[in-house]
Amino acid sequence: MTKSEHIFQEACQVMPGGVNSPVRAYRAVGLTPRFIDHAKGAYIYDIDGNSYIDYVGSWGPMILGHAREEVVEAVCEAARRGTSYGAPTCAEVEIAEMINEAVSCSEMVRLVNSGTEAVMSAIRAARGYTGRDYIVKFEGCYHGHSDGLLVKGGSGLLTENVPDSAGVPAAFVEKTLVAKYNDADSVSGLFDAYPGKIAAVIVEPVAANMGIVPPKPGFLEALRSLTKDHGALLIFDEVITGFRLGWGGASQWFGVTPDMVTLGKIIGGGMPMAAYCGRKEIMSMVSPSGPVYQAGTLSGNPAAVAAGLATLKILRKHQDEIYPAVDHAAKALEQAYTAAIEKYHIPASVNRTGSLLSIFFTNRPVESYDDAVSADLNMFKRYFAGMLSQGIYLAPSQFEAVFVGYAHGPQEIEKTKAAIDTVLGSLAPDRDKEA
Ligand code: HOZ
Repeated sequence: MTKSEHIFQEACQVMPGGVNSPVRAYRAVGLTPRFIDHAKGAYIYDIDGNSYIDYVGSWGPMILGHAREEVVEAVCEAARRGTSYGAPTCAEVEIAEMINEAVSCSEMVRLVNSGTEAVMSAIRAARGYTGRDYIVKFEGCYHGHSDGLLVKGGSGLLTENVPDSAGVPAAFVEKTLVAKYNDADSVSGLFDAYPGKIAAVIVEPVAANMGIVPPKPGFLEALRSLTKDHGALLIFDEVITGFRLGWGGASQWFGVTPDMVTLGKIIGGGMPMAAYCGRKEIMSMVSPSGPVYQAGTLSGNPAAVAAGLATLKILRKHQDEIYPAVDHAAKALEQAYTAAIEKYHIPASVNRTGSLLSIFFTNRPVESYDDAVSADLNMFKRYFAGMLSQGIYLAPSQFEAVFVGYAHGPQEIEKTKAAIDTVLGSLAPDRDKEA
């Protein structure tokens, strides 16, 4: 028995499913999670002495690679001065100014501790601002685990096959309407059915929690004009895409300006931090400026802000080098997947936006939730196990992304391309016949 297997048994006695977040439990791939000892650059090391090229990157934050020196130093320096004050600091002002500079619609920012909290609070602000109760979300989009958003969600809800969580009273999700991703007509139908009642449409501009499903040309633009026409707000959940698709995130990438944006992951540089931001008139509704209450003891925590600031400063300074490099590396992987799919006649397709990509084991192009869930999960399991045995650490679910980062250099990309060829080769339908 490996050390990971041993400690996982112990973990299952003291934590639900042995983990602190469901997808980490490896249930969707029928394996035991690797318990991690440390990580550096592009590599993650488990307690059994195995090293892997890491494409999870803590589910998005580690765009610069693990334990980047400037970030570690900033956290240590901040921690030495005190790990929490529950009082304002200059660094919070600095990071808010930086977010305003980068995010097109942002004029004011509130820092919080997680993406869940950011989205939950943004929706409260949108409801407070518009005086309306209903919100629209999309099937397969995941916006954290607040009650009102645990409806037809992606991420762990898909792998655990629980589209709607237990423990959420029906009344709490009554005001959540669900539309189809990449289908603007489904949104316009809801505006017709609920005239003057919808406060906001929230969307992952690139769906990244049912695997990567990019928006079809015109989809985000249609959401922009529909929300405008109906007096509702458009919220981009950029917890994953923010500071990943470029300095200006998805709003800049697609040239669509929402009313509010939620951020997390990269802005905390690997520490627990998130934010919601938007136009001044909306954000001024938030307490103590306005009547929408939201608070937090650890909001704007100095060590987390230090990690975020150090990360954003590097991204801002080297944006012309970093973003093209991560996109280029991800493109190389996309090409390796496409080549192997063709070579071995694998029923699969690949989606990519910038440094985010996914292979789906289905023979149709994946443009919607229905396409995504048509994937063969058994094939994903075999693929995942194969890649792990080749030293490639991927998210253990068909419905998560491959996160490429700046620490993935030519050597790591070449090794990953070779693994893709070997593993997809082992999944070839002809090979099964011969075996
Ligand atoms: N919600 C994350 C996946 N989309 C999982 C985060 C984690 O387990 O760390």
